[in-house]
Amino acid sequence: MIGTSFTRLVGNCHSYRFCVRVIHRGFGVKQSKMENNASEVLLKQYVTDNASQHPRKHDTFIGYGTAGFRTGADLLDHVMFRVGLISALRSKSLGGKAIGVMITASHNPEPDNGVKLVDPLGEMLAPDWEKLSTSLANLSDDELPQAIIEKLIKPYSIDWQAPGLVYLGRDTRPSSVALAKAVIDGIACIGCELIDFDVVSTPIVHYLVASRNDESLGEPTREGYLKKLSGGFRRVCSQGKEKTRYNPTIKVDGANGVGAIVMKEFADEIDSDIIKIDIVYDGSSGRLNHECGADFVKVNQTYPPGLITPEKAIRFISLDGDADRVIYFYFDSNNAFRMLDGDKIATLFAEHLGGLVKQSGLSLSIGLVQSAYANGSSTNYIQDVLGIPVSCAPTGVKYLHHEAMKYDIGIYFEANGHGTAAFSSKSLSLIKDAAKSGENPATVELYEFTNIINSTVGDAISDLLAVEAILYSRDWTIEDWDSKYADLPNKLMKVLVKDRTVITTADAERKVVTPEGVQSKIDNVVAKYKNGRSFVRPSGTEDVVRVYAEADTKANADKLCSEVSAVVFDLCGGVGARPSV
Ligand code: NG1
Ligand code: ZN
Repeated sequence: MIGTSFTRLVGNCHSYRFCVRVIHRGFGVKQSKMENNASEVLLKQYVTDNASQHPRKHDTFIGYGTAGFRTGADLLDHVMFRVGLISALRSKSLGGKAIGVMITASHNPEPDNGVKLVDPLGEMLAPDWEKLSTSLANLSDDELPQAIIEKLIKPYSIDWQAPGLVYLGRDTRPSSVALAKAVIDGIACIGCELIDFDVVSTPIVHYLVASRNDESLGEPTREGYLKKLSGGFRRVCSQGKEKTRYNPTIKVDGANGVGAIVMKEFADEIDSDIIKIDIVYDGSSGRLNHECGADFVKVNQTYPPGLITPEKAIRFISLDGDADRVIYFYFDSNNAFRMLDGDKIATLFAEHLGGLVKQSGLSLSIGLVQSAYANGSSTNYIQDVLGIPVSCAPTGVKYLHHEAMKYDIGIYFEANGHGTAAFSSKSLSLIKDAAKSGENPATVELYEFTNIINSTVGDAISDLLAVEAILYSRDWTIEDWDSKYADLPNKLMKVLVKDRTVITTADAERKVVTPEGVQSKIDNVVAKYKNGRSFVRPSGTEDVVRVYAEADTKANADKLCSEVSAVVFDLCGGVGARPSV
């Protein structure tokens, strides 16, 4: 192997379960003294040598989708190595700004895994680099070294020996350990500083990257994150008169993943007089996301079967495998299961933050962004009752986040519980300045919500703390919150087809463009149902077509969904069993 590399342990903080490492490849020759050609030859040699440790052993195509690369863990080793290369070069292309790499398959089953890159402001990777990542991930080992030069180094004029910084995190999947090693090998091959946060939630990685690049957002450490959010929460919940309706007991379903670990850290930090946190599905037994967690609850519209004794008056909160989604549920006085999803959280945020903005007298625009999966009742409630503008963006939080940035305070949530409130830098500084005098309690509270809310990305634990702080501040029960509007009954189904890319959509995925004739058939079916609405789109994370339907009754929503699924099956090349109607 050409060159030398060394690993140095510069810190290890057991109380927060992470360690920090810096990896550099030691270069004998400085690029400034090297001809371009010699530099390219050297880089190609590094890539060739190191790629041989992580060869591409299969030719399955793997694309960078709405959640990065995601598939069976056993297919990902070479992809991870290449992501390591790309992340180091991405940082160098941006003057050494910190870039994040998170290894996770989120809510998917434990044998899956995935990886995504986080850009400097904590946002998703830029679209041109997503495309490049897909292209580099699918090249043969022989093509890779030259492609790194031709597709990255040259077009982006990257000085590959300049300083760079990558923040790395992984979820609790057993496969994540070896896959992290492959990413580190890729980073080390280029030569770049690395801070490895080991097991950590996805939103913490987004926070760390953003705050490292913009120090006004907070201290760029895991401890800084914990203190910022819990501090804001404690201050909101130590104000006002005594509460008579707010119940301080919550039960958190950690999906047997990293969310349970982070939640435990918050439980240790927050005064138990304010909130009593009981963590279940904490990973001590049971598989990740298996019959528990936010996706299980949302998709099946039921509680995890392991919760044998549903307790009344308690708020249950399910997180997903990497702690960026959250779903609330409870059992009402008739013992019936009631779910409060991302739409309900979005409306609660909008109502409360909108109220505080009004009371503070600050001139800030506030709006809400949803995807087509948002329940129609929530959209009506936000527009008609709260008087807050709503827009619809394609599925995937990067689209929602982008749209939300058009407001000073842009709230966005997917119905599956992934979302946040994005505060613009203008709103952050206005709110901070206005809160300084402490004269107006609404302004002070609004400022504390800018501490509780992880504005960079959907964050299950930040969202949970914000919901709890709102319920506390309003002295509401979960029924008070739930009673604001009633969800329209709905159903989500998957249809298997030969090639899901034949389906293309428009109007934020609400209308099918191709194959021709599908949309008019769907329109005809929908017209038969009261309050009927349905749309279909190819999934970005699974090899399926998703079909969503809502209608006046649960039976009708199910029936409409099956009928539309049959249309997709018949006209889009369905495989396997035809959906029964
Ligand atoms: P796809 O597989 O593209 O539907 C799913 C979710 C998205 C988003 C991504 C990323 C639904 C219907 N779709 O995308 O909202 O969360 O996963 O994890 O929930
Ligand atoms: Zn997730």
